[in-house]
Amino acid sequence: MASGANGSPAPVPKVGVAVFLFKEGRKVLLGRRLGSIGHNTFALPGGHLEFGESFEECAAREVKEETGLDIEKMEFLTATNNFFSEGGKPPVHLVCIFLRASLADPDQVPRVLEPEKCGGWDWFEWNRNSLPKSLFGPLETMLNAGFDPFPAAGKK
Ligand code: IPR
Ligand code: MG
Repeated sequence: MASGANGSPAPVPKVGVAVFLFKEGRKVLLGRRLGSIGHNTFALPGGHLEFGESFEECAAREVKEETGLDIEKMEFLTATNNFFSEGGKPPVHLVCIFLRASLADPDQVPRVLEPEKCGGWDWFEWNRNSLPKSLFGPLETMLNAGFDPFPAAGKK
């Protein structure tokens, strides 16, 4: 294994899976991040891929752990390559995989199950004027690229 400073293991990129969930047409579920990279920014539910996990397994597990929601019909959307260098924190290189999914039961309500990591979930219209400030870096990158996460008209 390559060594970094002081003989400690060299830092390596991590993989995160983030999940678009939709409501009432063009609203997406976002939560305010607490205590990690992107503190106080708004992000999709999601988290780090565990060893041996598929993207879909990670999406279902992270969404359930963070919100209590059960999801289905996961679909790959895109990926972004992100480097975070925030003062006082070790740098983080995160490859973020974006999926979209449906709620298994559309009447489910998201709950804050990891209050140390999330300041609350809410649904926001997916347009620049309605989205909260600021967005988590990978999501901002995706929005700026003009990526449309919604299914094509007519597709459920
Ligand atoms: P965990 O695994 O704690 O949920 O990590 P995270 O929320 O910091 O994951 C970052 C990457 C996600 C949001 C794509
Ligand atoms: Mg998370």
